[in-house]
Amino acid sequence: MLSKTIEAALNKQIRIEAESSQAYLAMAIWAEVKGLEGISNFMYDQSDEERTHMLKLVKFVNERGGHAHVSELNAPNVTFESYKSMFETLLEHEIFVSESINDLVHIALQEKDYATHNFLQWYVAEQIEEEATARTILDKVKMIGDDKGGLYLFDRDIQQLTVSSAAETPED
Ligand code: OFO
Repeated sequence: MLSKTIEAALNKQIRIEAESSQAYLAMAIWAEVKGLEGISNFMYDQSDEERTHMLKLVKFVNERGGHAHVSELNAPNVTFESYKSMFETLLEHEIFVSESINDLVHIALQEKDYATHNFLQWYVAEQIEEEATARTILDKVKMIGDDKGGLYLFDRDIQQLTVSSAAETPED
């Protein structure tokens, strides 16, 4: 059984994962409208992935005798100065989510809820991976600079990144 404190903290994270999904959906749409098909596909996949993170939390809360909440969401950024600033926003957002997961782990330990602590380890590992991916992408984007040919190749190659990261994503 979840304590009220843990239940509230997990519900807060459910909202953050839902907001992440919407934030990346907005990025996918922005890139699609700009004709950046590969980047757009990558962001659509990221958006789907965040939804699975949200659902995993929903199931956990309900299975442990809590009640998962679907709440109002903050509207995401829908426009970006450049694709570089879009990826900077992505990294900043992932760092914010990692901090939120760390806070949750801390609360689980304070509450002596070792089942929730164990469950959260998947998110800890996932955030390390997602931050690393965002940093790798941003390094490439910085290298490309204003080179149009570089952007063309990057937009093509990022689709490979989608395929490989999707293949590595565990089912649960
Ligand atoms: Fe939910 O994994 Fe990133 O944010």
